[in-house]
Amino acid sequence: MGDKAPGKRIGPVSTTELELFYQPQVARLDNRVISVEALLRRKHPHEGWLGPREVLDLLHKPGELRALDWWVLERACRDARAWPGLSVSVNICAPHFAQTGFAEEAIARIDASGLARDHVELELVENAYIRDFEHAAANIAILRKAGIRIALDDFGTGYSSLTYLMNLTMDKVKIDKSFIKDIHLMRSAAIVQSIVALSRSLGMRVTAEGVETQEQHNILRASGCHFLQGFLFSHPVSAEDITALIADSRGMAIMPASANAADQRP
Ligand code: G
Ligand code: MN
Repeated sequence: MGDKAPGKRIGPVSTTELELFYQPQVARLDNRVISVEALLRRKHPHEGWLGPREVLDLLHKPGELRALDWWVLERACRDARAWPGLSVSVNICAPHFAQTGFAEEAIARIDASGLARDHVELELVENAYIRDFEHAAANIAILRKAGIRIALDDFGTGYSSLTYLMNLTMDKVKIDKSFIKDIHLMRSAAIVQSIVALSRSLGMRVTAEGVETQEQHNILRASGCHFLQGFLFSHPVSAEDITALIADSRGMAIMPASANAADQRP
């Protein structure tokens, strides 16, 4: 919702070129929107919208990735003040969780945004390995005590997902879309069911990511997943569109979109 404050530079990227889109997560049983995930996009002068991967690939110097995570967290929290019933999920690079002072700084930035702490979920993205689980566990404990929830993102594809579950106490697991894509096959269905059972036995909630088709939705409706996310329900959309969606549905529910939704950015 962008306040269009003067941009700052993060490495070669100006924050004026960055935008956040938001993708709803819905409750499995009634499609009620319960939260939105902030997803980074860069408006490239020639190439149109670029995704987070392309932006992250431009950042090499120490501190640049962290500056980007803070920019996204602050923007997402400020945008989310307009959506009182919803939580906002923000992706954070895994190694940042292991840095000294990470929890305190995240809490300070969330508080400064004016959004309630219990409306924020930080998604731990395994795009690099955490070596220091002791520090990560300490930061996560501080964040959870402050009322901020932690999710393990893209579960099953990372460096060593089970090591994360072994060492870190978190609130939610997000099952990677690669397993949902083939959930009509016995092998993927077995893996998804096992992840759901494992997560639940550790007292965690579960989101299935990348739900694109009605067939996947039907299978997942019979699963123990708590939440669903994917193009079937909504593509990532602008902050203004989330506000409109809430107004239209009075925050109650969104209907699955066409079963053939394809990946169109944003
Ligand atoms: O890693 P993470 O789970 O945060 O990835 C989110 C990315 O997945 C976003 O870039 C988003 O556009 C994309 N995405 C969201 N829903 C779907 C979907 O249903 N299918 C596919 N293929 N991609 C999706
Ligand atoms: Mn994510």
